[in-house]
Amino acid sequence: MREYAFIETKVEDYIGIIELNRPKQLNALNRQMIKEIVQVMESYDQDDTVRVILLKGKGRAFSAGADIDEMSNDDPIRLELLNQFQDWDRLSLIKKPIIGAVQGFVLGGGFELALSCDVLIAAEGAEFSFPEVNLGVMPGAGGTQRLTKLVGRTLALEWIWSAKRIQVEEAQSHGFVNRIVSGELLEEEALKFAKMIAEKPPLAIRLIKDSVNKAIDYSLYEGMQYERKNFYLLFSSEDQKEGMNAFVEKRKPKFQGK
Ligand code: CO8
Repeated sequence: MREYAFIETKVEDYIGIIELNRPKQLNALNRQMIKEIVQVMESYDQDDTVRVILLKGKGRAFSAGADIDEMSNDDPIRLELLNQFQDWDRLSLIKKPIIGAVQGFVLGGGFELALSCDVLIAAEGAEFSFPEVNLGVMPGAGGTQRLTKLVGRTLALEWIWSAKRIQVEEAQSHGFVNRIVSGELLEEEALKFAKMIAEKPPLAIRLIKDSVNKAIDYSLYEGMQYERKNFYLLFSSEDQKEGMNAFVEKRKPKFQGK
């Protein structure tokens, strides 16, 4: 596995792990770090030994947001030419499930990164916030869009205007944290969840993600047509035969991802 400057990676038991590795800066996301995350996610997406991606952060915070030192002297033309958000757009194209394990501060771009995950397991005490307004700016990597779709317009406005720190219990009650666990158990619980998904048929898992994501953009009718095609498609997989034969033969299925 290649060495990266700002992340650590490893693959074990079909789980491709990415760990943000700038703990002294509370995993503040510089541009190189985002490039590394996206590059590894894309390589995991093509890697047969990876079925689930697990994203976590080293140290006391998942991420305190974009690297303020790096962007403090930016100007619009430089931002346009850098086109850094292209990397964020590529994150939305990852087909395999992404499990986020978060603790401590989950702020700004770090919150946006967490919202790009499919499932979030959070440690007790985790805090979520968009503090950009206090820097004279606003979320730029999907925060206003993703949060609004999750919690509705009025709460999103209140939270983003005020930079309110949302405690993990409130985050769970609004549906963007799946599970709260103690800090010591965060990694273990996230891995347990990832392994449970990794044992399921990978093609079905992939097309479920694809279909559920369409529910956000499509009308109900269009979404149901889309779902149907994916449902039909799975009947051409070996795993569909294996899953149904195993049921009939009263044994545990062994899924191959084909
Ligand atoms: N950028 C750069 N450095 C940071 C950041 C950051 N976002 N957050 C923390 N650090 C650094 C601190 O400067 C400090 O470094 P040093 O030890 O060299 O002084 C170190 O991390 C530890 O931080 P603190 O000493 O401040 O720790 P505290 O526990 O006292 O405070 C806080 C923790 C509350 C998280 C505080 O550090 C803080 O307020 N950080 C800034 C949070 C913030 O405003 N984030 C939003 C950034 S803007 C953004 O995310 C825009 C996203 C849109 C584009 C996405 C592109 C990636």
